[in-house]
Amino acid sequence: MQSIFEAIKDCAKAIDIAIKNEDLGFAKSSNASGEDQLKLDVKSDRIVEERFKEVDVIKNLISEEKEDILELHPQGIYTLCYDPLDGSSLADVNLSVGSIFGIYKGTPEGKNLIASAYVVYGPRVEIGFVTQEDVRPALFRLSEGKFKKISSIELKTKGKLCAPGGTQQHWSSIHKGFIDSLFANGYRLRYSGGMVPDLHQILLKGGGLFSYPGTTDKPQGKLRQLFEVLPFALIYEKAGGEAINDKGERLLALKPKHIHDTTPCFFGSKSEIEALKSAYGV
Ligand code: P6P
Repeated sequence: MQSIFEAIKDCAKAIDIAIKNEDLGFAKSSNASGEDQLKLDVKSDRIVEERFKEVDVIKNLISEEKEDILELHPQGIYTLCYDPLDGSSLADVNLSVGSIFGIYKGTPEGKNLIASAYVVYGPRVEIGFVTQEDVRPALFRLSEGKFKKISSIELKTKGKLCAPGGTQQHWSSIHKGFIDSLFANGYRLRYSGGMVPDLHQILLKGGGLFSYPGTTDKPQGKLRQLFEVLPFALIYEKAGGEAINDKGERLLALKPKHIHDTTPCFFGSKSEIEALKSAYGV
């Protein structure tokens, strides 16, 4: 695992440099989810691919930016699923963006996720990292070229922040009523459109709820299971929170049929997740 975490730290440093110096224009391509790719998306994906060619324990790569699985080392034992630059379109308005990594042993699915990491490229570059053996996720910060551990990450039982994703006109009436009830109870809106900084903020500010529900235009939600949702589900559960879908099922119990499958997803402190289950009747 150490060689994987070292590689993630190297990718984070290289992607941070790319964000600050590379062309933010569009590549002439789109990803497997049909989203237009920025040159930065392609560059960040290549940074991860090249660095992990040096990590023999990684058998396969699954990337938001690649249509299919890429085999790196036939003798490897892990599959690395990653979003090299999530929310990349926010970079050209100078908002925080992120990278997300899930390490799977065996078939890539919730129960086989053995470690997760995310990187936030903001005023500071920070990494949240957790393995199945850890009690809590750890927070690392880049300082003078090195990532130093700052603290453990722990959610309070109840928070104050609400990050409601998805187009509101396409929310179900149940979801709209629930989100409205949170704001009626004094929750503060914190939503940038980048899941990494939005989820990171809730983790570090002690709690609340991040939601990206199924909607009439996207019944299975927008966020991808293997390299966006499941890595954060492990982080949130290990931080003392919960991570469920619209049926009240643990996200870590999910088994995607396709490597780019999405799911409705809710991440939060225990109190907010219980309130959501009650509102959804699950
Ligand atoms: P919406 C960024 O494109 C992203 O994949 C996530 O980082 C973010 O949470 C979501 O999409 C935002 O989607 O529909 O709320 O703009």
